[in-house]
Amino acid sequence: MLTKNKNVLNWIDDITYLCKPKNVVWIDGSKKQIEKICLDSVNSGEISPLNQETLPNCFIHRTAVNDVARVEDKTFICTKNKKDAGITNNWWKSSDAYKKLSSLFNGVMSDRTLYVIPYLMGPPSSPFSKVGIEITDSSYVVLNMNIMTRIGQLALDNLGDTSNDFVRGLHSKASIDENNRYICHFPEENTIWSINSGYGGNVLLGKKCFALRIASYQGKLESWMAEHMLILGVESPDGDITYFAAAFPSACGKTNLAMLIPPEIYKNKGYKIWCVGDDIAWLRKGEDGRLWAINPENGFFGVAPGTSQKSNPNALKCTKSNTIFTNVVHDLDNNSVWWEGMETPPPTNALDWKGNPWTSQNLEKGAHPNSRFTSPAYNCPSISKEFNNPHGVPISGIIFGGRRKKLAPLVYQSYDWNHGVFIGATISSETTAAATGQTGIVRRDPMAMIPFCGYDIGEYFSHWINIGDSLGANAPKIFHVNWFRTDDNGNFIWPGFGENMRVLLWILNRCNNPDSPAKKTPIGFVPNIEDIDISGLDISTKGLTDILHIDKDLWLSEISSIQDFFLSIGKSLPIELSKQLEDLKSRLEE
Ligand code: GTP
Ligand code: SPV
Ligand code: MN
Repeated sequence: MLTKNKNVLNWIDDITYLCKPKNVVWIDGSKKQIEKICLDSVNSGEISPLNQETLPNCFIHRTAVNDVARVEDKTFICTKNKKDAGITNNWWKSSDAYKKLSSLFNGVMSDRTLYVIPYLMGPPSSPFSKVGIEITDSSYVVLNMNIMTRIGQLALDNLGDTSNDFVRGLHSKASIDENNRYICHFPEENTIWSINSGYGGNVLLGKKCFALRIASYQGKLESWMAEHMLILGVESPDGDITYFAAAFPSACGKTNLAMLIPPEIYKNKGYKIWCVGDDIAWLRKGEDGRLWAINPENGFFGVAPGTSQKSNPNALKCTKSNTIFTNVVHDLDNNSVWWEGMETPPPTNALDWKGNPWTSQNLEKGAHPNSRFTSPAYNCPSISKEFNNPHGVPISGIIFGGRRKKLAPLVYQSYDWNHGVFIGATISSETTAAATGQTGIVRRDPMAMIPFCGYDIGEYFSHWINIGDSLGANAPKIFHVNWFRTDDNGNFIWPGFGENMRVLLWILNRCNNPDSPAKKTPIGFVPNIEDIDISGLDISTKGLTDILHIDKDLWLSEISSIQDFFLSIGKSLPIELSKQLEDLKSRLEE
């Protein structure tokens, strides 16, 4: 027992009574205890140690074949009244959900250890930070939570002896039965119950479940924001650092942008990028009236495939120690890992993500497209000096993005905050392997939060508008980017990755100097061709012209799709956004 807090102890008693575990282990966060759990997990076959000379303290894990991504169709927002979940969430009446899940959790841990993981989201002693406690029967979850969050005694110390302000998370892998897999959120009770999965986003309850679904609801009540955003700082040659937050849907480039290394020409001029976070941002108005942000997490749960020395050398460096790999290729000769998109040749003696013998001759991919690495933030060579700052960093610009073959130009800027909210609210993007279901389908993904907003989406939009009102002239500038425009052969036109620096610099100039060059178009401010430096790049002026072009007919057809989306939201859609749609329409028809 690491606390005297009765709210915590009573809840643990209740859950222990329900799950009937063989024994209970409190996670104190000590190195010694984690080492022991690591050893036990190796002995039970849950994880396997990799080559401890080349990959010290690294392990590989495989999830069940039916359990490799977030399950949006099994994810519920459970409230008393349906309207509080809104049209974008699966709703389940909370009393019914508790009843069903209680029967599934009843006795589920009878032959297992129940781990109690106290954890802190955000830096210690920060006005942003919040405490969660996750109960789980998975040692893999314990080891991942140890990397992704700040666990143990420090979390309970931050909570104190009397507070009831903590999120109660309950997880059991049960029998990984797909048909009884449920990821249930009870925002009205600060509670999350997850059963029959062992995959990251479904079971590391501090991440999407708390830090976005529950926290977005808390943010609405307490006047702050929980967003699916990376945070980065651009250091200029004069040493000034300007911070941005960027929301892209899952597997659309947040980790890559957050860890960007500027191309040589900019590095030589003295530009640097600092990573504060790669997935989640908590934002609130600071005492100076500006918007400030922290990263509530303490590690990265990054997409492995495509991560290479060329695309994202900082992420690759993150994975060289203290890392857990999930569903990648196991190179047996070197006792190392491999995935598609690595520069090194595929191993010849290896197991694929399912654990079957595999070579590159095989038609199927060796690593699952949503295979991941879990690495501590301190491993990142470009981690920001402000990473642990309890006050966070001041945000000058917000960048929305999506994966669109056509339509959205490389970059554009909104006219003002409310127009920016409209741009965020109408993001559409192709689905990816981060969630189960078909990939490549274009869907609306407002603020990249469609799977993560814990309440009515119309009210969420209103919350954004209210935050802008309260920030007034201090509100960050809002942008939209699209790295994923393709040519007639389906190839990406923009080189992306490190070269996205060239787009960031236009954004930086627009934030720091309102007179910096841009062209006014019906959809917002777009760079002139000469405003984006393409020297040394394998892209023609025509290519750049194409990806900056606004196709009015395409945009007019987008209008009708936005209209349908807005109509589906119903009464809670703020009037400001209907007005933005009307204004866009008339600008396009002019
Ligand atoms: P989540 O962790 O699921 O939230 O994903 P994320 O948004 O952090 O995406 P990530 O940076 O891991 O990138 C996902 C995929 O997009 C990877 O396969 C990358 O290689 C690819 N990608 C990222 N940035 C770019 C880019 O600038 N251009 C192109 N063409 N692909 C990119
Ligand atoms: C995402 O899907 O957006 C992720 C991975 O960042 S997960 O933690 O599984 O949600
Ligand atoms: Mn994500």
